Amino acid sequence: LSHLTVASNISKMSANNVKPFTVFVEGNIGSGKTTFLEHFRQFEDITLLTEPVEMWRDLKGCNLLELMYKDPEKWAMTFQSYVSLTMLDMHRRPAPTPVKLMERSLFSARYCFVEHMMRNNTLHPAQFAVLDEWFRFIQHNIPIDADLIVYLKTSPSIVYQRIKKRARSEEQCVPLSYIEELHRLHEDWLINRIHAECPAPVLVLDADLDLSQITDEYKRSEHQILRKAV
Ligand code: DCP
Repeated sequence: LSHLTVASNISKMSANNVKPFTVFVEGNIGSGKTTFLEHFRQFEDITLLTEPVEMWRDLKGCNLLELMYKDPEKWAMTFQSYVSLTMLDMHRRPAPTPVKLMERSLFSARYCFVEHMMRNNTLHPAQFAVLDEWFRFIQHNIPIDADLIVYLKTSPSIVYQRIKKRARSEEQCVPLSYIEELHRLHEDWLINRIHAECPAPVLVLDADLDLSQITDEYKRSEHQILRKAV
């Protein structure tokens, strides 16, 4: 009997040590990443890591997101370095379930947001270089698991309307041109593959659909995410 108990414990341990199937949910601001993750709350055995933005809005009482939008030249570096830390924390957080679904990643921070801030000179070349070195160091030295990227593809004009409608106070000054540029950077990274690195296969969903129709579109991804017939 004791032999069987040991064997069963070993098999449980190895089952627990199996890495979760890890999915990043990516897409423009307002593309519905949080809604997508919430859709998966109905399923068991899935870890959801949502809303990193809430951490960025309250670091020891400081709203880094607001500081960044109000004075980007002064605060973009601080903001993006904190984004990197919160994303690394999410990447490294163990999931006690077979599936781990997380909102955004270190990759979209680097290839979309930091890339934009470098190109439009919001970040000084020295600041960009430091962020880029951190990114490269992490990539080469810290394992980041990625099995699938769900890209919630949208049209800039549609997400722009959503952003205006949801009226998150920090984002009121965001111009359509910024949303268009972020759209191009997501496309370059996930569709056109201009960076050598795309860490996992990409599933593209039509996230222009409104809330009444989007559930069917989300369901298209259930099979690949839950990895069983649903
Ligand atoms: N942001 C940024 N730099 C990053 C990540 C995000 O400046 N590396 C900003 C853009 C938004 C806010 O943070 O103003 C949150 O953006 P997200 O797209 O991450 O989150 P949303 O809540 O907009 O996603 P969705 O509406 O798709 O759920």
